[in-house]
Amino acid sequence: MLNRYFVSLGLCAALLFCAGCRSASSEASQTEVDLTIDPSPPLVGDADVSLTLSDVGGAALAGADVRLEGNMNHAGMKPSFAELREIEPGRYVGTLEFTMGGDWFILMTAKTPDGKTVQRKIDVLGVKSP
Ligand SMILES: [Cu+2]
Repeated sequence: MLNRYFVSLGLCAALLFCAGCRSASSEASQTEVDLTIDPSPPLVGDADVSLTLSDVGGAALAGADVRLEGNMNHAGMKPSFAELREIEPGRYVGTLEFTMGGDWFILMTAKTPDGKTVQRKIDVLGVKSP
């Protein structure tokens, strides 16, 4: 249940994704990342994002510094940023603005208390104009 927006990647996006993959440590790749976006399907404007981090055994990954960068799948857009706050162990929430309808992807960076960096690219396709 990673999320319903995770679908196959376009060529450009795939290249970016692979670059991200290689930089991630093996420990980081074992982190489970679950992102939900409200409203769903997402609309142009501010969206509530909720992200949970856990290890493969399901234990919450608490105390991380989690940031999101939203970008569109075409050039010339300003990215959207969000710093998430932890509301319970391993659960991080915040607001991310989708400034235009269309296909987006979110780059998540989480710095854990033990100094690891976890990165994920999460596709958010079909953001709708109101
Ligand atoms: Cu755009």
